[in-house]
Amino acid sequence: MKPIQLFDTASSTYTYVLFDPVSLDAVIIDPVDTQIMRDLTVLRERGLRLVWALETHAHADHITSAGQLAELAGAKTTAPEGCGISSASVLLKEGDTLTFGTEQVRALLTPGHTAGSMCFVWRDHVFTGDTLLINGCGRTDFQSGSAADLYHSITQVLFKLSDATTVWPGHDYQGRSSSSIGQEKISNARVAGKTEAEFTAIMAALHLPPPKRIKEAVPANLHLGLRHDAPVPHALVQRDAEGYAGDISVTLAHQWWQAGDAVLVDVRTDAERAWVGFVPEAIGIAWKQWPGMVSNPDFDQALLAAVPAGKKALLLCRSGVRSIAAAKRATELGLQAYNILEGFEGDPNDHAQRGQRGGWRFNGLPWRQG
Ligand SMILES: N[C@@H](CCC(=O)N[C@@H](CS)C(=O)NCC(=O)O)C(=O)O
Ligand SMILES: [Fe+2]
Repeated sequence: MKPIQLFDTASSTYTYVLFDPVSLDAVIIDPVDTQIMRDLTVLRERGLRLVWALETHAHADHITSAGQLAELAGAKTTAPEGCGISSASVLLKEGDTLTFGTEQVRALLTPGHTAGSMCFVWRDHVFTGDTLLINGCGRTDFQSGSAADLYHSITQVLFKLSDATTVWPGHDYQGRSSSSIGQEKISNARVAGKTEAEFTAIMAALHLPPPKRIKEAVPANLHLGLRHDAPVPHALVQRDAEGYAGDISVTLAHQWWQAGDAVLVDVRTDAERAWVGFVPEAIGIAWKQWPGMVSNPDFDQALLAAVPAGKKALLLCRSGVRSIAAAKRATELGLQAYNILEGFEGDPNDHAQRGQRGGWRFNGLPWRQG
């Protein structure tokens, strides 16, 4: 039995519908907002009852219709627990199964394209999202991506499935529709016969432009596509400032960071970070300067190395004082630099909460999500 494969040409996204032929209970994987009428029509014409809407990850290139499908078709929404999609009704862990009729889908945790990405196994099919594409794989340069994790997920998780397993990718940009684990093991140009170091080098050399819709897609998908046109919440604060690009709230910093627009720089000392708590994913470059000191070449050099051209530098300290000085220096160095208001001890009303020495949390979730 095969899944129904549907394609969105604007984003080259594949959506899948699987169903139990007896009960006609169905599952949809990675639905696209602009295709909701098509998908509802497919379900209606075949008499299917949508039980689950599944996300493989928080997409960066299109907006999901999962939230709308829950409202219109009565589906329950599910997403990997590590993707920050807190509005999903069920958050999936490695090995979890979802039942529809007498059929089951099993979740495989496959980090790499994003930290929380998952693939789904149904019978002898695997829906690989952006983890494994046909003769390719998802990029790893934003949303907590990691080439090393992706290499492991492909070679140690997906390639352990039987060679006959059909691979149904989340995208294809060249008109191909499916492959198999056996085929990808032999011929995937990025992974087949490659060491982790070779794979990591290939991924580092891709230099792809960011997805065109990343800024709207990621925040929208963290709410299953339901809130992308809602009014901007109060906590998305941005104020002009003297000598640097501006002061921003933690929430806005988080949004820019999630969208891959910014590098987060923690200017506290190593000792403070160890004692008070760290911010996962922030680059630690201590601000060791004081009035009268002209400049600190170590800080300058590390900062310039940490912030690639075209990305914003978001400066964070304990309470938002050192980070202003650091933002001014970053501006002198030619960067577009912002100070994060109130720093690590930021107002919890700003939806960011300090972690217990385990790191910053955001809306109750670790900062490192996506
Ligand atoms: N041109 C596309 C690029 C989309 C893109 O970067 N897609 C991600 C998945 S979210 C990816 O991993 N692409 C792999 C590739 O382009 O090889 C857009 O602007 O939307
Ligand atoms: Fe993606």
